[in-house]
Amino acid sequence: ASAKPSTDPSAVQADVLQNLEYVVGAPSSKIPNGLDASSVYRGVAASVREHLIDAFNRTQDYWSEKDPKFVYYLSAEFLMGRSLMNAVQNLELTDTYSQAVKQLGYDLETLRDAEQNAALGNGGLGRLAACFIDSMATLNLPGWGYGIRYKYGMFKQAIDEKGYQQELPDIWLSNGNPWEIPRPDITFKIGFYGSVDNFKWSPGETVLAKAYDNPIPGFKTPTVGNLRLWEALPVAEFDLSAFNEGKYDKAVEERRKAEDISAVLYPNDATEYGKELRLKQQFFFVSASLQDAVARFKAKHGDNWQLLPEKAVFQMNDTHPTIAVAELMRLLIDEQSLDWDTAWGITQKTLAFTNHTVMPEALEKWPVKVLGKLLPRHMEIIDKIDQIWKDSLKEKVLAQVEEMHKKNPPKPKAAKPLKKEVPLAAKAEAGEPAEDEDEEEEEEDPVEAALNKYGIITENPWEKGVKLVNMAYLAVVGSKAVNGVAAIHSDIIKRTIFKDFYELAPHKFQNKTNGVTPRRWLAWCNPGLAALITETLGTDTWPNDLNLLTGLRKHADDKEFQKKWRAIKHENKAKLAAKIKARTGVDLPTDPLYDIQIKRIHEYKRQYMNILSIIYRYHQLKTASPEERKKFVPRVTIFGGKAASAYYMAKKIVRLINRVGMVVNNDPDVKDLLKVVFVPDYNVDWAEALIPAAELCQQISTAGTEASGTSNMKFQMNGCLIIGTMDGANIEIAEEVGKENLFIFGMDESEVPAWRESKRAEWKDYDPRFVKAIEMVRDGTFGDKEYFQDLADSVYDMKKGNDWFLVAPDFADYLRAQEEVDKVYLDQDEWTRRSILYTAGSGFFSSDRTIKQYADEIWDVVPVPVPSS
Ligand code: 26Y
Repeated sequence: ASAKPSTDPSAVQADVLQNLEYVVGAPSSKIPNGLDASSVYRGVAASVREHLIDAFNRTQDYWSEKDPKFVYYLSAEFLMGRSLMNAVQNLELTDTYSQAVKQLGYDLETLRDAEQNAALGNGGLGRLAACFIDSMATLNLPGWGYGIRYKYGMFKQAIDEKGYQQELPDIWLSNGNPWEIPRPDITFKIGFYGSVDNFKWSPGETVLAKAYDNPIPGFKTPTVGNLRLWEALPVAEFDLSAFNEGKYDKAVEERRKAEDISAVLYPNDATEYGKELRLKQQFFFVSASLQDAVARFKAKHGDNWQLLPEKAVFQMNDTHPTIAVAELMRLLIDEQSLDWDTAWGITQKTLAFTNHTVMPEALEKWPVKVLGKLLPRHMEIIDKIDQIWKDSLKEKVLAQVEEMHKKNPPKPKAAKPLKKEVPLAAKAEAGEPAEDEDEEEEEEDPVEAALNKYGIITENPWEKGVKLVNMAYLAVVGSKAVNGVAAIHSDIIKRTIFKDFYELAPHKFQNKTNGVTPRRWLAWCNPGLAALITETLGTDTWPNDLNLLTGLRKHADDKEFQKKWRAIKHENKAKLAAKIKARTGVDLPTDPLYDIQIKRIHEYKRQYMNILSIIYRYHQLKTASPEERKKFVPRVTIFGGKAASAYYMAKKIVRLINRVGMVVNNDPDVKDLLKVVFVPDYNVDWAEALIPAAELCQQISTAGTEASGTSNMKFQMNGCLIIGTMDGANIEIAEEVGKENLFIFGMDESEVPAWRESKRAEWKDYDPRFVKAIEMVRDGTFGDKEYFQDLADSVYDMKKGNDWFLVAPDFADYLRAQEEVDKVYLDQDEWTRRSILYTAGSGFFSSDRTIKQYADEIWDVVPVPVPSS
């Protein structure tokens, strides 16, 4: 039995030295002065790792002994960011390590920056998974995350001298990864291709999934959870027969092919059309995870499979892991010899599904051809699920059709449904829909037609005769619960994408409003504010009980308190400005209003609308007299975010923002009244610096498009005011903070469809300020004149673009809200009062609350606290 690592600073210092010497291989003679920060970081990390592993082993052993129900969070993405400070803080060893490191001549803050960001995710969905496993550990909930150990994470973004986005590989493992424990003894075989003979699958290709465990510390608990990530390897290190035949290159090629599966994260958070490798990745990690969990179950309970739903639940994070429905069926039927009905009953009780988007192009549909070739046995299973599912609905549908015919006798010829509008981006990706070639199609059986809307396997509307597997439908049918991620979103999915399914099984549909971990997103990233909160509330337990923040409300009008509150924000702004100066060379004043929009670049998120408003502001400044200029409220506007590499319009938006920055920041007329900065390579690390410094954040998606948003919650916690639409979780934030304290504008979700379908055609109500801004994009004020024409067209010229996301009709009200922002900012006491109310009202958005709801209302998993040793 190993001794618990010491927490005494001098013992920790000795431990760091030991690790520097024997793990990093740095001779102690070089300490303190001869070592670079990266080496020292690795020594410190190796030391912290010992504490983590110690508590990790105790937790996992205890859980294994108690055998409670486990939740397995299946996610293709975990956007973890850095681990050092999070681990040290969660273990409550910050002072210890600060002191130990200081005595060696370094400071923890500098070492922190030597760590690579673990960017195994695109954006919101991946970061949510990271917050969730943090909360699971903190709440002592027996559960693991399961995902992929990508060799290359989210690409690094560089901005070239023309303002254009460049994508560079994210080589995050080059210095090793002290936060993972390789498990060469935990491997599973994963099959692909091949054939099925009498329900028996003989894969044509097999790879190995190797486990890496990543300990996840909870806060103020000895519990350390686990994120198990899978790496793909060849089954045999090399094909020896190929060597013997002298085919050295073939043997090496085989190895590379296997490794390709876990090589790279798909850097696209909206569309990825029919990419076989992506499906391969999905099946790879789902199969490994299910095999692992099923083996663990079997070791305890043998063949008592009816007990599985009482011992395990798998939460599927969006459609990416939904092949789990077919894989669990296969494992139970083919490997464990259960009959179909028994297996189906168990599957339906063991899986649950979260939807994160209503954008049709992000709901995965795999061509039957692709899925059937890669996973022939699973295709068979999905076919049968689809058949049985539709059969079970026949009577109901028949009754419905008869009812309908009674009320409304069928006309000789059915009217053709109106063509559905889709955004330009989606059209470009998918191609135009196939036109009906012959209008005189054979009359479809009305029952067949009514059944088809429930079909898991459907015809591609864009390509006649091409069959697709609708993965979201497969998940809905195969799950015990389906949830959206904010109240409005959960409502919308019941009315739109899952309407027919909702009507059949309303009890299945739930809401679980997202949350974020208050440790990383308040306590750790904003130490100044955290200290003031602790001092004011008289307790430091609020990060585990975030509703305690309501205790700040009574101080919102206290002028002295406001002053302290403002001073912290100002300090954070100065820190951010220094970081921006170091990374981009741009000098920022620290007194102006800091206005920030950070998220993936998307037309629906409307960074474009933001930059258009800045362009107009710039125009106003340029045309104002020196006297008038004095009335402007100085602003620093900051953008950050990556565009998917093939997303044409998003890349143009990145370039426009950068171009505007180049002009505005160098214009002597403007001086410190307006700055526009695009921070390159926005990631978790940037977020931790930007959010505490923000005074205004932009949550301005077209109503009905942003499922939830989670940065809105992080900003709120850090006392940042919101300008935004009534969309996603903004609505619930407004409820907690008081709508009058947000700057709300724009159409709401109920008005959007009507505008798109009918009003848009005759709408000509362009605000002259909008016209002016568009003109400046067109006329070369920011260079790249030709390049920006179609960006201008996309929201203005209805023949060329359709302004699907309502930039033009929302613009005037957006400017009105912006004027309101300026007005309130002039009254610093009022601004600060609101800022305090934001933080005070953010308790609901702790991911601890979200995870408690999942545990109680879907998972049926209860805390199993590990006794402290
Ligand atoms: C199909 C594949 C290419 C794909 C890959 C990643 C599709 C979608 C995604 C990522 C989606 C995502 O990040 N969605 C966001 O999830 C957040 C957490 O629930 C929400 O807050 C946010 O509104 C939503 O856009």
